[in-house]
Amino acid sequence: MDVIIAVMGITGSGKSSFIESVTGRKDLAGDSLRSETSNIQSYHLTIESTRFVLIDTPGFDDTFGSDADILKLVEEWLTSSYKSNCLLSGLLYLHPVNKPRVDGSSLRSLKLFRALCGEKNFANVVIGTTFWDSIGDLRIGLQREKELCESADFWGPMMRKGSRVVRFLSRDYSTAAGILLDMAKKSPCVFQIQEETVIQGKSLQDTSAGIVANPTPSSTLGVLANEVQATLALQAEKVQRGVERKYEQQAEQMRLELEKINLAEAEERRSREAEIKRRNEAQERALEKARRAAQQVAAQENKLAAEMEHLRCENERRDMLMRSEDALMRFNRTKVQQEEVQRQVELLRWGMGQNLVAVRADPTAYAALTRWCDKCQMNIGAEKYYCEIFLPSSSPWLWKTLLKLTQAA
Ligand SMILES: Nc1nc2c(ncn2[C@@H]2O[C@H](COP(=O)(O)OP(=O)(O)O)[C@@H](O)[C@H]2O)c(=O)[nH]1
Ligand SMILES: [Mg+2]
Repeated sequence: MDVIIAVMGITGSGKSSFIESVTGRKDLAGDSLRSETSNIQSYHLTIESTRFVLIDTPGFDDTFGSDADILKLVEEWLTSSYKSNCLLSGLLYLHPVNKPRVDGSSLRSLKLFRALCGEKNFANVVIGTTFWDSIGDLRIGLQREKELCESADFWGPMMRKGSRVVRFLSRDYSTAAGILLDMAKKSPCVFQIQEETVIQGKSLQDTSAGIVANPTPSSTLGVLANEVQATLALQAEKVQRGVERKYEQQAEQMRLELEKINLAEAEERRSREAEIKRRNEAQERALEKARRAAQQVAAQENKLAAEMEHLRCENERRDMLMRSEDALMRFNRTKVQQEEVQRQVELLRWGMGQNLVAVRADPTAYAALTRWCDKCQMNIGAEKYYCEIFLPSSSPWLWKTLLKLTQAA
């Protein structure tokens, strides 16, 4: 399907030159300020396998006719193309950026163009700035372009509704081809003037563009009212934007403050948690210490209990030992005594059998006897207050001596 694009703009803005640069033709542009295009012309071309039909239109400020005549020409063409099911994909509106200021005809041309196109189709419009090579200082051109883009009287409303501004460098095929290929991406649309004339059945002078081209007092009033309305709407939009910006700033401010508060809260929470953790750890440490101390005390108590138990056992053992030693001693003493008695009994028996004499002496005699016995190296059995000495009867001298001693004692 062919992509149909209409090229519009004031006379001398470079419409025919643009078409020349993509078609390769050299006979379309005019050298004078007079319009060379007095009729609607279409040109077929193919760029990167996309087929285009470019429609060259006379400018509304055309030297061949009034705005109303030109509009009629354009409207007839658009109506017939609509009726033959050929919808346009876009409008390329060219503007010479070297013009020091936008004059009345440029402004009227733009108004007609906007009315013919209709707001809802602004996204299908590309505004191409031309004559960049005729500007001494490029910055001036850029500044001018910026002002046009922002101005509510010129391209501002169109840009807000999706129109784009591109720069076309004189006779540059690739820029022109790029612009067309980009425009081909848009879906074809029904322009305001097509809708009003074909669908709504309005006569040309009653269409929005017709009113702009041929203003009657009432329509001028209407247009003025529309303009006032548009200005008011623009002002309202500005105010709205201002309010929105203010709200956005306030919201941003609040967001920042909220963020700050959140950060402060998070910081406080963190420090609170750290403090709780620190206290818990300190408590835990104190508990652990107390637990260890209790364990130590318990261990000490256990040790003491063990020691006491040990001492008690030791005492018991010692008691038992002492008791057993005592018993042993008593037993031994008894045994010694029994043995002594036994020995004395045996001695007595032996002495009686051997004819021995028992001597009983008092302590004085006993001491003398002891000294004597020591001297004689004799064994005697002795008790404290008496003693019995057994001597063999066959030693009469000893017996005599003993008697003497006993008597002397
Ligand atoms: N220097 C310069 N001249 C241009 C440019 N575009 C068009 N022209 C010249 O301006 C004159 C009018 O151009 P034309 O394409 O016929 O304008 P139209 O009336 O919009 O179709 C011609 O002499 C062109 O050669 C441009 O970008 N730079
Ligand atoms: Mg021309």
